[in-house]
Amino acid sequence: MSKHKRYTITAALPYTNGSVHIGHLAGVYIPADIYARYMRLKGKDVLFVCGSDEHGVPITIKAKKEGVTPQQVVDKYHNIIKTSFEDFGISFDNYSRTSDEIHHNTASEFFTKLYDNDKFIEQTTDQLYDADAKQFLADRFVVGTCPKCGNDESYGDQCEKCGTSHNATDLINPKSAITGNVPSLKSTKHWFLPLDKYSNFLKEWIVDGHKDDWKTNVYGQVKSWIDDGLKPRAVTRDLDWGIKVPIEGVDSKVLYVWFDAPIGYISATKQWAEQQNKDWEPYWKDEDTKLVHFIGKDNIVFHCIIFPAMLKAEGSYILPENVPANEFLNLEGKKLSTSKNWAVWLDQYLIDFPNKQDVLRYSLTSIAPETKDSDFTWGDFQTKNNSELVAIFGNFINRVTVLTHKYYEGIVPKSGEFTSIDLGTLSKLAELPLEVDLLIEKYKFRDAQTAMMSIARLGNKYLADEEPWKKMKTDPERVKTIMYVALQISTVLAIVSEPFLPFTNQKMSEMLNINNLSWSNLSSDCSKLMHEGHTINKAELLFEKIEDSQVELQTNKLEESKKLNELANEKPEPIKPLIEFDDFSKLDIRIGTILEASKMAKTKKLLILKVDMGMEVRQIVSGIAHCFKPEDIIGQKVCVLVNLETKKIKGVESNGMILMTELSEGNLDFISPSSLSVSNGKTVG
Ligand code: B3M
Ligand code: ZN
Repeated sequence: MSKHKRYTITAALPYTNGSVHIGHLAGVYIPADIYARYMRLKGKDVLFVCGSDEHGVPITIKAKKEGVTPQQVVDKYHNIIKTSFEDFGISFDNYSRTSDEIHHNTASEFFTKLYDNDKFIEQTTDQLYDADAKQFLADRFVVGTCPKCGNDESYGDQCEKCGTSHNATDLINPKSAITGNVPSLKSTKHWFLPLDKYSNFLKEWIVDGHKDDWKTNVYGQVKSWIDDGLKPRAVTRDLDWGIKVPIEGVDSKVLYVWFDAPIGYISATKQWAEQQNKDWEPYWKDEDTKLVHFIGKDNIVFHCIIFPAMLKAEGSYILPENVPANEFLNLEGKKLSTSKNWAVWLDQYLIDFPNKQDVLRYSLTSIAPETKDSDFTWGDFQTKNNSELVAIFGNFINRVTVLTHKYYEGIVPKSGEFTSIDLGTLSKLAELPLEVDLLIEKYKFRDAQTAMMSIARLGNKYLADEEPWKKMKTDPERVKTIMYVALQISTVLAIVSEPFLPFTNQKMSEMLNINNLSWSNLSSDCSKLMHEGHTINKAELLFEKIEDSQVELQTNKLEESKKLNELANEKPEPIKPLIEFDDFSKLDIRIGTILEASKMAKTKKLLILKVDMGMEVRQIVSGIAHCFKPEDIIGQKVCVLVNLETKKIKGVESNGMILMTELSEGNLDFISPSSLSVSNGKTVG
């Protein structure tokens, strides 16, 4: 039994510079939501908070790119992200914003307390500077080679490949992300949190204290960073977007986004408490509160080292009991990428699959990247829906509800004596929720969901073995007991599936007419959950098949993104050496019209053309047969270089050259005037 009275559950605050996609959902928000819903179902006092991370360089970069202000960026995406979370049933008690006044105040007070208690080192040091952009280069404004793992796309504050956090000046070959310049050094004053001083505390707390209960991926990383030696980290920045450093006489400096963002969990709690007329402090300060941070692996260093050091320095806060960070989700074998549009966006998904939130929740949980990176494919999504949700879960509930209506007008029949099969089934039925319970307590949501599905499998097997539809003719008394048992199985499923499939659960509870049951109704005896005489409502289908054509639509969309990326990645050819204007004016380029076209025998690419140049008709051999059919280009206006010396190509005389443009490798198009009335224009420089 857990000693905790209260649960403070946090999910990483998403940067407010784009929509959320399946990677976010699978890695952070679904597991956090399952955990929160499950604890509520068990009657715990739960606070589940999140919010938009609205400061930091990612926001500024997006604003620059879109030519808008950072405020416009965060206003837009805050609403999009918040709506997506609501749409997918992520049951936050409060979804806040770090631009809210309550957060600015909370973060400033936190900083001030540390400042007043001499917890920072004040230091003037040389920092990377981009003279052209007139900008210090911290965090994502600078990229370079990671001193730890050699990844050459590390950011100034963190390498996303190995997860290490470092100072921008530690980067090898740094380059400005704004101009591409090699930065110079410029001195500036900042406040540093001396992480080295917290090394012993962190070692005792995590390395010695959480060896057995933290996930190995999290524990291993943290231990290796501590073993490598921690260094002071600047917690202020020379930027203008963020929370102003609350020290008198200091302007044009803001708090480092990773200093303010985790405090966002606290601000979100305060905001919620104000709305609910509650006291926020027990959720962060009472030892009987269990604090759990749900994050992705790239955020481990901040939640396991930097934020705990901040909390320790402040002195009055509890520390997280666990940080069950997940690895990454890939999409069809490739890393998810916002910039490459290699993603399934939540808002987009709901347009294509309206009301199918649970299908995505289910399929993502079934492949959650809990111990290693995992891969989402549309094929697997379809299989999970068709072979599991439809064929097992939906089928079982549908059989039970339809038969109850057919045989008993929706009224639970009176059971006779249980047979040994009934008793065996009921005892297995009582065990499965315990299995789910144990797995959720260990943050093994994938396995927990499988155990939940075992309840539906148990029900299906029971019905298939007992065949009430056959026995109805020979032994209707026995069928009453079978249906009674099947209804108990449905009830357990309706309780246990809530954290995983909240939308389906709502429908199912209405159908079974059991809106007020919770985990506490489960016991070692699951034979009296739904009583004789209880009336269930009309049967409805819970899931429907996903067709191949729906999957094809999605894979085609991804193909499209792939093609666009390939085009965008093609490097432009280097420009040839400069020529004199006189060289250019030697070219005589005129407009002509193709009169005839035929393929040259035994060649793949050559067409023999007759082109009307106004003053004469020219024969020209042109290597465009792989792009155009002869019959399609009759009448086409073309630009022709008319003073090129005559040449024989494969024995056929060619008198001039048709000018073409190459759209992509080997893919040609004509250069032709927009005015089709021109008959023999000529090019001028
Ligand atoms: N915004 C990083 C991210 O979106 C960051 C998390 C903050 S949690 C306090 O991946
Ligand atoms: Zn690295």
